[in-house]
Amino acid sequence: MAAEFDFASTVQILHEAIIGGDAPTAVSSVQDCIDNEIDAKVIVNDGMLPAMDVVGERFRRNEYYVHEVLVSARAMKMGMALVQPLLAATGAEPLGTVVIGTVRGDLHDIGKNLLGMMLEGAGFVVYDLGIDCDAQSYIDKAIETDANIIGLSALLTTTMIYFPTVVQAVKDAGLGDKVSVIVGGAPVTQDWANEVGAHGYGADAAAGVALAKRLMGVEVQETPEEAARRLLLEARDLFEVAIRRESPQQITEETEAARGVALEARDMGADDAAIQRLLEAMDREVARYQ
Ligand code: B12
Repeated sequence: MAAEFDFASTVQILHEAIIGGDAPTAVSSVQDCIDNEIDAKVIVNDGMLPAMDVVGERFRRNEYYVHEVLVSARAMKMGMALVQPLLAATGAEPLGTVVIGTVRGDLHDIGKNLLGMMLEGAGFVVYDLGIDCDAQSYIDKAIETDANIIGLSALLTTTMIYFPTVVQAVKDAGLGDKVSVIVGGAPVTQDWANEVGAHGYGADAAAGVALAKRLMGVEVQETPEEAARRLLLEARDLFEVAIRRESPQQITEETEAARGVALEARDMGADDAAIQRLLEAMDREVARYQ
């Protein structure tokens, strides 16, 4: 007889497999979840994304090198390939057309791929240009496909500065009134989106989908879970901006403001482990200036 399926321990195995770069185990645990009718979004949000957060944190602290990040990324991608058809399954009329791509100089594509899958799942037609995309490639594809939205992804502070070049190119091509530019990626914040003149920012793929829907005139209601996740991502963004400041006083004050939002997210029921990791990172940052 087959062993009884236990969601919590399967998610734990999946989480550890991605962190450890064990692709076969990641794939088999994703398959186990699918076979037991776990919602694809739950598999991604509970098992896979938190694992990449841990990988990122280890990389930042020099506990992981590029090679280890790559094997984790491969395990993540192979797992994602299994959930893709489930995220993309929709019978609805297309809501609009979106061209997505990671900007010039940037090779990170996991988040952008996930955004593409979720947009397709929500009923958008998606054209994915891949990585290292220059402004002209977005423009050419948007004209060719009569797109409504261009989605820019950047994971490096050195590549997110390419966003304004694309925003300007959209205007220069005469697409300013027709095409909205939306932006995202780990170092990107709402502030940066405003500064570069983008039409919107999404802190994660779900927020990106909600944003794209709003831009197409579709009303979007936020569930309490989505509100909690939004606050968690807002707290992360505020902290990300705080640590880029130069004055220790400003860093401390803005980190404390971010902590307030993180605690609010915890009260709303946001993911405990993610909140805990964020609060610990804040403690470490504040301790440096005491
Ligand atoms: C995996 C990874 C890699 C892999 C990429 C593999 C791949 N195929 O993507 C490899 C090993 C190749 C790599 C290389 C490098 N990396 Co790297 N990498 C990461 C890591 C660990 C995870 C990124 C990831 O996939 N996250 C999971 C996905 C799901 O999250 P995400 O991308 O943020 O996407 C979500 C949202 O941001 C949003 N989103 C994303 N795009 C968009 C777009 C729109 C329109 C919207 C609405 C939303 C949206 O939705 C997504 C889903 O929820 C991050 C750490 C981190 N925490 O981000 C470092 C990180 C991004 N890398 C970093 C660095 C420094 C590098 C290298 C320079 C290292 C080196 N010395 O060579 C190179 C650069 C290569 C290049 N030119 O691009 C730094 C960047 C620092 C900075 N602030 O600039 C980070 C932050 C690590 C760190 N903490 O230091 N990396």
